[in-house]
Parts: sequence; structure tokens; C-alpha cells
Amino acid sequence: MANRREFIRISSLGLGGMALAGGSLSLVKGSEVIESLFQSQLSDRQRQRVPTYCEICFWKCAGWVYFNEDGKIKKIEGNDNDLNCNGRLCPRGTGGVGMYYDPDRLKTPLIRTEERGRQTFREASWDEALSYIAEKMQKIAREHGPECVALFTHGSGGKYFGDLLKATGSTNIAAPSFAQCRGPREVAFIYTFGESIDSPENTDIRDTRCLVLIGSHIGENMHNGQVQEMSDAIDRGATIITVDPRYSTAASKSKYWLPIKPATDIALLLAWIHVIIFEELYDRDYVERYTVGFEQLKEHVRNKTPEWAYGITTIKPHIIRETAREMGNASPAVIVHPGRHVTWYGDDTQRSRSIAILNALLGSWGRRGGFYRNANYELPSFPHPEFPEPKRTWREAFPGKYNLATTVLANGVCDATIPSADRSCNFKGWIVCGTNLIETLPNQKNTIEAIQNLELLAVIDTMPMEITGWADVVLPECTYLERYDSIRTGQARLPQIALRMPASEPLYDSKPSWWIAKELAKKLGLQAYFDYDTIEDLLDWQLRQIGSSLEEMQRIGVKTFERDADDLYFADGEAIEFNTSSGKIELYSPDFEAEGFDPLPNYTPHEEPPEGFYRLNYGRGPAHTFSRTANNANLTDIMEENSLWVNPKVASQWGIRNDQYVWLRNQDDITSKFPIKVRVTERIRWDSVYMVHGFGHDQKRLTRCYGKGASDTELISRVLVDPIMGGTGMRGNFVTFVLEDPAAIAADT
Ligand SMILES: Nc1nc2c(c(=O)[nH]1)N[C@H]1C(S)=C(S)[C@@H](COP(=O)(O)OP(=O)(O)OC[C@H]3O[C@@H](n4cnc5c(=O)[nH]c(N)nc54)[C@H](O)[C@@H]3O)O[C@H]1N2
Ligand SMILES: Nc1nc2c(c(=O)[nH]1)N[C@H]1C(S)=C(S)[C@@H](COP(=O)(O)OP(=O)(O)OC[C@H]3O[C@@H](n4cnc5c(=O)[nH]c(N)nc54)[C@H](O)[C@@H]3O)O[C@H]1N2
Ligand code: SF4
Ligand SMILES: [Mo]
Repeated sequence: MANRREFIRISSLGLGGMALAGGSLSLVKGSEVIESLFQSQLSDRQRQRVPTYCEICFWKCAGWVYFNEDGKIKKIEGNDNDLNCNGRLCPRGTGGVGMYYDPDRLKTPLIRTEERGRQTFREASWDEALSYIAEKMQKIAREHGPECVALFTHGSGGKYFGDLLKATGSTNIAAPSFAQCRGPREVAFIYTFGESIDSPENTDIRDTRCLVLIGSHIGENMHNGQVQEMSDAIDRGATIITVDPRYSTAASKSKYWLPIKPATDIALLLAWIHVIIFEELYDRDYVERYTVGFEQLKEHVRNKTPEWAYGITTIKPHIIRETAREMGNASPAVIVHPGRHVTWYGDDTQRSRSIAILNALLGSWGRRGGFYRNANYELPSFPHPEFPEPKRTWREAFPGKYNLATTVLANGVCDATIPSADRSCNFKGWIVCGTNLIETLPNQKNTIEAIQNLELLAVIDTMPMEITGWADVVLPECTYLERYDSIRTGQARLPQIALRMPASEPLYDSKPSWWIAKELAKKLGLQAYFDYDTIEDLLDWQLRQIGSSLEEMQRIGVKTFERDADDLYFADGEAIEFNTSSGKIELYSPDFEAEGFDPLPNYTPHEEPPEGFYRLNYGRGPAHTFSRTANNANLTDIMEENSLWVNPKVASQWGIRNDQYVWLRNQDDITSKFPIKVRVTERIRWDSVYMVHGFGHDQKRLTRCYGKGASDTELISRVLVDPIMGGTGMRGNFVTFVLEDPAAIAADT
């Protein structure tokens, strides 16, 4: 145990840790050597291994599940042939087994017996629970129209519920991975390069000479292949430039750390563009061949000098110039990383546009060491009747707004659930699969008000998370280790597919999403859309269309195909038609202009923390994924609670000691439910405090994580909505310290 703890503690220091993670996995492999001496004594089950891909985060690394002597799940290791992980899982992926063995799991279907918000349920059979949902869905469809039911989903199972919803006549399928996460960058890149970034990102970090991170804290953000490539790039001498108000793990590996004043990144980006244009550091040939709008851009940034940006960002002019030259010298093998969770200040699409423009000037899109061209791989869909045309969509709730959003807004559906006189239709039913909306959407009061107006809230989850406490019906899904799911397709340097299959029968009375959706479809008379007996039939049919089979994939786990052509990068002088209005890379965006938005990004100041308050900054911890791992024994073992990073200057002003517990109160007078332990550190600026997201759970049935640490979400009551695509900027909240237990103070008065 000490060893494992040690390795993950060190690996939490980040990149160097990745190598250690490899080391520790070879420790595990060492024990296999001993095991192999006893091969003859191994049971058949022990000799087998079963392919899976990880569901602990959305990088979806492919791996193998191994078994104990008694045939029970023992461990998961990476699949050597997998492009997302190269045979090594991150600590969370290795710890995924803890999700399967968690005794707090949801075990049977549940139907509410008391008011919403409390875990007061009675057990129900699947038949009863599904009939309950089907009847409510039919009632809503009759009285308001089927499009008044929405699906919120994050993760694999959502696919099947998505098909079910479309079959009913609703396309209102929302995911927090858009408007709470990467939406602004996708829209920015679509309107610059004609393509979104998507996941895994097509950043060619492996071959880069200069990587610029604007807040992306790779190393704490543990997206596996990306961390490995960054670690390799550092070993090969690539320059890392990190812009972050916090001394992140990535900052500690960087040649330049720019401790920017929060919320001012656009000013820095414009100054970089200024230097790159006026010092002629840009890729002239690339810009002439592929872009439009250069002259307008040049005029736009003429006065955006490093001296101008210094006053805003606090980054010294010579550092801005030096770092711009580093980028110019590395061009085109340079990446200004587009980030991932980019919903920060409400002008996020414009910040992401500045990043896209900078990459275009440096000629990095489509170039080795910049952004490679994805090989996308899709499987044919199983034949089904055409989905009915929906009569209305979520967009009608927001006439004239967010026209550039490419996915349904989770917060939009939430807002449109709260009755309002000027809306023709409100949402009446939510199906929620694999997203803990209470902790995921900002402004909890709003989320709860929306839920209180629902006629149906059905939640499919593996754990009794906060969202299940508000449900009318809770359906227990089995974990990813106990089920088949869709074949993993997606994008990478080479086309590749991966299989997930059950390593165990589902424990308790839990079921996989595909089964739940199919059974619900039967109750709704929509079985024609799920015209296969088992998921094995479906997967085998799909795999045979591409010359593989379920049997083959069970044996090999991942299958890699050739690229159609040798086109990972643009060839020299290649004629490229970009999927934008002009067919070129649009430095100046006429589409933004047509929608009434700045065609070139501008910096606008944001509100500063009031006296005695600090900006609430949050991010990822390497050992956890949001709240989904909060109760996982293997991972709580490594990190049990989050802490609050406080600058020593601030700590001494307040007389706060290291390890002292404090409560936080925000600008709207919301106080954290639980106290959080202070970590006094120079690694955070004096104007901000920082915590890892995913803690402070208030559900007592989560016995391991109940009350551990504080929730950032409950303090994010102010939302800065991006007018371009509706993303929810969450970093405009300010907190102050409460040193005495607020409950005790309240009891006293
Ligand atoms: N271990 C682990 N890894 C994960 C996840 C996880 O849950 N756990 N989640 C995955 C997902 S879904 C996502 S979207 C990504 C998110 O990961 P990223 O996209 O890399 O990170 P962000 O959350 O955008 O940014 C967090 C960083 O931004 C800094 N920051 C805050 N304010 C500012 C500012 O004004 N300017 C600048 N320049 N920086 C600022 C913070 O100090 C922090 O270091 O991580 C992925 N990887
Ligand atoms: N305050 C704040 N809010 C944020 C963020 C933040 O950093 N701070 N980050 C934002 C970002 S980048 C993202 S991507 C989103 C992530 O948002 P979510 O995906 O909602 O994140 P989780 O909190 O992990 O919730 C996952 C839920 O899925 C359940 N689950 C896990 N595995 C399974 C499964 O196999 N089947 C089913 N049915 N359920 C399962 C878990 O128990 C949990 O309830 O949050 C966004 N919201
Ligand atoms: S990065 Fe880690 S948690 Fe995410 S899929 Fe890969 S192994 Fe799983
Ligand atoms: Mo995300």
C-alpha cells in the first residue's frame, strides 16, 4: 500500500510522475512474473484477460482487465496497442476497479417517496421503474409535445438514450462537455479553421518545439496521451511557456511561467499577435496561401503593444517579446494549446479565437509539431426507421441567441425548464445519464429551481450522487467493467477502434444503459429503433461491416487501420480548401460580424474582487475526475479532500495557518457547507484562491466522501454567459474567509 500511495503522491507532482507511474506499473508487472511461475496453478479465468476502455474520464484509454484466482476482477492495465494510452493508464484509470467494488453503489431501481432533494426512496423492480418513466414521458408528450423531454448525458451510455429520445421526436440532447467545458474553443476553431478540435485533441505535442499553455494545466489535467507526449517533448528540449495565475505542475516544467492577472489573457494574446506581426515572425508563405483578413488583423493590433498589455496583465513587456520570439523561432512546430475547460469569463470564444489566430500566424495548423490532421473513424449505424423530425428544438427557447452553438446547451435546457411567460414551451422532463448536474452546472439555485418544476426527473447513475437525490426514479447502471458499450471510434493519428466488454456479471440489480434504453423503448412502443436482441448482435453486425468481428475484438481489444493517404500534415504548398465561408483560414471572421460579434477579438476588462475577497479559481487534481471518483476507495486513498491554496501574504493578513480549516463565503452571501483545509503557498497569486473541483459532497450515502473538502460549484452562483455560444463562464466569483463555524455562529444568535 505504501508503495502505491507513494507512486501516486509523486505522480501527483505531474509529468515526472508519469514516468514513475510507468515504473510502478512495472512493479505490478514484476508481480506477474512471480505469478507466471505458478501458471500451472492458475484457474482458466485467471489466464484470461478481457478488453475494456476506461470510463474514469473521457480520454477513453483502452486496457485489459485481469482476474484473481477466484475469477474476480483484480486490476486493469493499459493496452500496448492503444494510441490514447500507449499501454499505460493514469492513476485514475488504474484505480477504476474501486468503482466496481464500491459498496455505496446504487443497487436497485428506486422510486421517490418524499419530496425532492432527499434520498428518500423505495426499492422498485425494473418493470415498475421503467413503466413509471414511460407513462410520464407519454403524458408529457401528449400534453406538451415530446420535445419537452430533454436528455443530459456525459459518457458512453448516453448514446442509447440519445437514440431513444430521437425516436420519440426530441433532439434536445445536452452535454456539459459543451457549454460547461470546451464549447467556446470548438466554435472559435470552426470559425477560424473550419474544423473543431474535439477529443482527443489533435495537438502534435510529440513533435513540437514550443508548447504554450494558456491555463491548461496538463499534468494535473491528466489526459493520458497528452501528458505522455508533453513529458517526451520536455525530454527532447521543447520550450514550454505556461500562462497561469497559479504555479501549476506544468508551470514548474516550463522555461517561462507567466503569472498573469486572472481574466486578462486576451490582452496578452493580442500583444503576442502584435509582436509576431510587427517583428515579422509569422509564417509569411502560409499566411499568404491559406488565410484571409491579415491586413485587418494587422491594423487591429497595431497599438496592442507589450507595453499596453503590461498594464493589464502584469506581464513585463520584455517577457511578452521574448516568449513571442520563442514561438516564432519554433514555427511551424509550435502549439498555442487551445485548452479544454475554457468556460471562464464569458468572452471565452473570443479568447479561443485569439489562440486560433495566433496558431494560424505561426503556421501550425496542419503542420508537424503543431496540429496534425485527424484520421476520423466512424462505424455504420445499425439499420433503424428514420427518426421523426422534431417539431421544436431548444433553440426556440432562445430566439436570435446563441446561433453559433453547435450542441444543445445544458444550461439552456435548465433555464428553459423554469416557467417564464415569454416562452412558448418549457421543458417538463429530464433524463439524466452520467452527469451530476447539481455539481456540474453553475448556479445551483437555478438548477434546483428548474428541477422543482419538472414532471419527470429520471436519473441513470452508478452512485447515489447529488443529482439522484432529486430524481423521481433512479436507475442503477452497472459500471463500465460489467458491460458492453458502443465501440470506441473517434479521432487520432491513425484510425483506431476499441472494444469494451464485461469483465463480470453486473453486481446487484444493476443493468447497462443499452439494455435500459431498449427496455424503455419497448414500453414506449419504439422497439423498431432497437431492432437487435442483444448488444453482442449489434456490435458484431457493425464490426462485420468493416471487416472485423466481435470475436476478433474480444481477442485484440483495439484494432488500428491504415490512413487512406499519407496526409497527417499538409504537404508543402498543398492547396487546401478549409471548411469556412471563404474556404480559407479566417483571421477576420465575417460570420461573427454577421451575427453582431467582433470579427477580430478585443480585450474588455472584467470585474475585480471587492476588498477582502479573492477570485475563486478551480481546476483538476491528478487523482480524481470531477465528482465521479470522489467515493472511489483507491483514489480517496491518494487524495481524500481538496485544499484551498492561499498566498502567504493573504494568510498572514487573515492570521490563517497552514492546515487550518476555513469556510468560504461568496459575493452572493453563499457560504460553503463544509470547511476546507488551507494550504499556504507562494504558488497562487495574492488576488485568487484555488481548489480542486469535485469535493464537498453532501449525500450521506456516499460514505467515504461525505463532507470531505468543499464544493467550488456551490460558490459559483454568478455565471458569465458567452453571448456567442451560450457557454457558462464560471471564474467571475469571489470569496472571502469565514474562520468560525457558521452553523455554530447561527446557533449562538
Ligand atoms: N485528473 C484529471 N484530469 C482531467 C480531468 C479531471 O477531472 N481530472 N478532466 C478533464 C476535462 S473534462 C477537462 S475539460 C480538462 C480541463 O483541464 P484544462 O483545460 O487543462 O484546465 P482548466 O480547467 O481550463 O484550467 C485550469 C487552470 O487554469 C488556470 N487559470 C485560472 N484562471 C486563469 C486565467 O484567468 N488565465 C489563465 N491563463 N489561467 C487561469 C488555473 O490556475 C488552472 O491551473 O481536464 C481533463 N483532465
Ligand atoms: N464548478 C465546476 N463545474 C464544472 C467544472 C469545474 O471544474 N467546476 N468542470 C466542467 C467540465 S470541464 C466538465 S467536462 C463537466 C463534467 O461534468 P460531469 O460529467 O457531470 O461530472 P461528474 O461530476 O464526474 O459526474 C458524473 C456522473 O456520472 C456518474 N457516472 C460515472 N460512471 C457512470 C456510468 O458508467 N454510468 C452512468 N450512468 N453514470 C456514471 C457519476 O456517478 C456522476 O454522478 O463539469 C463541468 N462543470
Ligand atoms: S486518462 Fe486515465 S482516467 Fe482518463 S481514460 Fe485514460 S486511464 Fe482512464
Ligand atoms: Mo471537461
